[in-house]
Amino acid sequence: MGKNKPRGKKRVQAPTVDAVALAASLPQVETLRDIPSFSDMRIDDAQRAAFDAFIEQLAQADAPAASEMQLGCVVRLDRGFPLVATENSTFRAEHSVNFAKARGEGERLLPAVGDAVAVRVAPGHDMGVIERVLPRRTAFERWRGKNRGERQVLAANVDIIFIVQPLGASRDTCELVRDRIARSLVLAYDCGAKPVVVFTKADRCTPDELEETCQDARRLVGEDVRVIVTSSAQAMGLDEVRACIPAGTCGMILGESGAGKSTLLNALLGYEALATGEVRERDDAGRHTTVARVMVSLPAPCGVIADAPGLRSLPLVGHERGLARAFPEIVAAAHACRFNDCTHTHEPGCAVREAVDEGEIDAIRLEAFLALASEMRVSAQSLDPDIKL
Ligand SMILES: Nc1nc2c(ncn2[C@@H]2O[C@H](COP(=O)(O)OP(=O)(O)OP(=O)(O)O)[C@@H](O)[C@H]2O)c(=O)[nH]1
Ligand SMILES: [Mg+2]
Ligand SMILES: [Zn+2]
Repeated sequence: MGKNKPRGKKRVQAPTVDAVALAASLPQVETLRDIPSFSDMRIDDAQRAAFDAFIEQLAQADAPAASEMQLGCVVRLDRGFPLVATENSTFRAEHSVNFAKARGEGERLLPAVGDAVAVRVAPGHDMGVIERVLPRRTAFERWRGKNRGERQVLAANVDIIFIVQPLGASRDTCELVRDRIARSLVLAYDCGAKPVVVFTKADRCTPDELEETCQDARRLVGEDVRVIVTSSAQAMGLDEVRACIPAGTCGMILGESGAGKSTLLNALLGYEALATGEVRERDDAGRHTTVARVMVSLPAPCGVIADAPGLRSLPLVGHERGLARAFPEIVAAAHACRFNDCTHTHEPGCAVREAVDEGEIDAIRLEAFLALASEMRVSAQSLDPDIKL
């Protein structure tokens, strides 16, 4: 073993003294007042059926575990340790050793926050063991590492993704803001969730700046995506955010460190449930205050939202489906281009550029589409040199 120990192995091993000590140092369930309960989380028919089939399989094999298995939902991950809510209780759990066998694709199979799981609680134990991750309705995945990286699931079964972008940050040019929103939009659509753009810290900019930024964002995201302006400091825009997350739905907050994600969640909750941190004055960068993946249950009639650590980058690799869903009018127009490998930049007979000239497609949207499509072509090539795009 020694140096060749596979990455991530420690998290999937049977409990060790270290693991038990670590679990004991995590936030105690009794002290967390906003954890979603099992009934706050939506388990769908496919997940229930997969759970029943798993139990049936165990019962047929006469496995004693059949009677100890419960249906649960992962509602927090603290330093990799899941907190699972079942119909009867909420408790810490760890992964079964079986997860170690699924290496390679393993990271995607490990339980993420929001996952429906089959969890085993042996008599006399207060810690559960997650045996199965049940089929995911949606999975928000992010590419980690460079060329030979792997996909990491940040949250599962998420219905809505709040794309959080702070206002009034001097380092942010219009192009930077556009790029970040467009990128997040593609990732949200790729996972099958509905995106909503939420500007935070509106109190930091003038009405003119606000108007200009919002108009630009509205042009970029199109009519199907809501753009909400908030200021947690002034309790502004909170009801509009609440309206996007009805009871029974699950949202996730996506944004850079320091964007005001945890502050917004606290404002929605009405008390300081989550730690927040100062941003650096020089460049407005956050300090990665949030380190756990935490779900909180908003007061009725709202659903559940996952807070997450800020992400430094959002690389796009293999998110073509998301790109097509985010820019459907461009994909539709491209069918009429003269060349079927048209890049919509210089070719004659390009129906997409014609549609832009006629005002049917917004030039801002085409610009964003081309930049992201070209980035994805390059990343696909570097991943697999046999792909010729
Ligand atoms: N002026 C103003 N400041 C805000 C507002 N919302 C958040 N902030 C400040 O922005 C800083 C960062 O806020 P956080 O909520 O910790 O940011 P975060 O996105 O959760 O950051 P990470 O957890 O590091 O990813 C804090 O100093 C907040 O007080 C707002 O509406 N107006
Ligand atoms: Mg935070
Ligand atoms: Zn074209």
